Amino acid sequence: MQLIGMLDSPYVRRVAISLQLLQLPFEHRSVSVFRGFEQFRQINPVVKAPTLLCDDGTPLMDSTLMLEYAEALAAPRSLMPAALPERQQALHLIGLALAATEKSVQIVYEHGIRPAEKVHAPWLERVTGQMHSAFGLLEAALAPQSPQAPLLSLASGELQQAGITLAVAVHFAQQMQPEQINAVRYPRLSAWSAQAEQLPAFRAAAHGEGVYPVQGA
Ligand SMILES: N[C@@H](CCC(=O)N[C@@H](CS)C(=O)NCC(=O)O)C(=O)O
Repeated sequence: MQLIGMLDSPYVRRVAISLQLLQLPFEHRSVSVFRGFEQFRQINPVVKAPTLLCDDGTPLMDSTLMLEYAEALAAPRSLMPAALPERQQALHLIGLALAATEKSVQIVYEHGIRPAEKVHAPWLERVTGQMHSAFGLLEAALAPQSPQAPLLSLASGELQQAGITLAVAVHFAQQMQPEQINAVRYPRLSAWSAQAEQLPAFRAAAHGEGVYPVQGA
């Protein structure tokens, strides 16, 4: 199995961390969807990161679909709760974390791709507000009395998909929008994310240009 895309993408990173925890071996190819567009197009004409090349050559797109495939491959090992009420809550948290990620990426694109004179302030304000709404709810989910807190445990053997996706979302947004997503506004998320970044699976797939397993991690 080959995971294509750079680890500065939160979507690539959530897959790289999940595959490790599901004990599914993979080769990582750090190809940029921007600088490496042509190279990426040879692998997947649609140029979406991540792309997961299955062992039979089938390319999968969309991190959530890849994780569905990975869960099926790894069964009975799983990063999702088996019981329906817990699974519902996990899906709720993952949805919030993915929405926060999407808004954070949209902010990056608005500044990084659109010419400065074409940046649309009302759109930027809208997506920034949506990102804060999602992270605000996730900050509350980490409160000690929150019924969702156990789904975000970082204890050995307890890390699940909700925790992986949220930790990757927080770290990405902190790197990209440090003035918005920081310990002053989000003390619990910040402390918890710093802890998650120390876990071996996160260090082996550190955010950035490195290739998994990231050397020196
Ligand atoms: N919903 C997708 C989002 C993936 C995504 O938007 N990836 C970005 C990189 S972070 C990308 O491929 N951008 C290039 C493009 O869309 O043309 C997922 O979960 O994999």
